Amino acid sequence: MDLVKDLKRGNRRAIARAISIVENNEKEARILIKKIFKSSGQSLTIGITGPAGAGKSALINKTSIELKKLGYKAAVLAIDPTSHLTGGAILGDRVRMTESTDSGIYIRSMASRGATGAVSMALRNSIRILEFAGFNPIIIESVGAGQTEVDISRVVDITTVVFNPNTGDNIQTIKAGLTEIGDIYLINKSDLPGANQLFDSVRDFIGMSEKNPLVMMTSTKSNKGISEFAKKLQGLMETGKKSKKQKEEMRLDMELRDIILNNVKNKVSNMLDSSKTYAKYLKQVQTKNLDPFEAADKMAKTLK
Ligand SMILES: Nc1nc2c(ncn2[C@@H]2O[C@H](COP(=O)(O)OP(=O)(O)O)[C@@H](O)[C@H]2O)c(=O)[nH]1
Ligand SMILES: [Mg+2]
Repeated sequence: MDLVKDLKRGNRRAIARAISIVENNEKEARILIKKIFKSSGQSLTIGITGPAGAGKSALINKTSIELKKLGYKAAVLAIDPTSHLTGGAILGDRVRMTESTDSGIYIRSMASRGATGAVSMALRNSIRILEFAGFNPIIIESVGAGQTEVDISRVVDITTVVFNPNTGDNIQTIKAGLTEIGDIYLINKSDLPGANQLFDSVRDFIGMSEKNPLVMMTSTKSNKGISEFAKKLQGLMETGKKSKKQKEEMRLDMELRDIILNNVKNKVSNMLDSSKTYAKYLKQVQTKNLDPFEAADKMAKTLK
């Protein structure tokens, strides 16, 4: 099987295999990325973030169908805190997202925790794979800032933050790091009581941020606001094309630094493992004849 050829054709099994490779096998991942890197960085990426249970999966499901009507072929990556346990999306997500799957939209869940940097690396490369397979936009579902390793707003072009009156969201949670990242704020579950009140307080609070984002109400249950949301995304994707190149360059800078720093760290760690000098300083620290800071300084001098 020629994986790259099958990917180009958008073959689902090839996509699934390729994403597993970038999640689990660095050696093979490097070979694959080498082959698909050149044309990457064109598809727009949309982050949908917010607390668990806010209705992100349900929203993505309905929105990607609307986007299809507008001529887009979306793919979804769900960064799923449960996926390291179950090896896949939780059943609820699977059920809710079947509608999208049937309509030709690709959905995949990814583990949200791993070795330092591993999740962001797998995510970046999975985006490349989906892009190579012809998807645009690529939607990334993740729970709110600080709950997973990846800060989604640093990876995507357009960030949507989802709240609802049901999960006890209030200004406190909104303050916690989410006010600066959103291009769109959705008050989902607008069919439930308290939605209007939450809408007002979010708008008041968000009004203070520099970005001047949109605040909208949606309900996936009563199908309200979804096509409006999809149209706003379309607008942002159109304008986003202009700044895409610059963003891509900035991200590649971050990615390259991440990889280099990680490599250097591993290299130094291996060196310390076999260093007699390190063993000597460590002994002095362990016998309390040297403090750790001074020992580290002395060691650093020998590494130069
Ligand atoms: N009442 C109501 N319930 C909703 C709405 N959207 C999603 N839900 C329900 O909220 C729960 C969590 O939805 P889900 O999409 O899994 O949330 P996620 O954890 O943010 O992905 C499910 O039981 C959904 O059926 C909505 O607009 N109104
Ligand atoms: Mg979900």
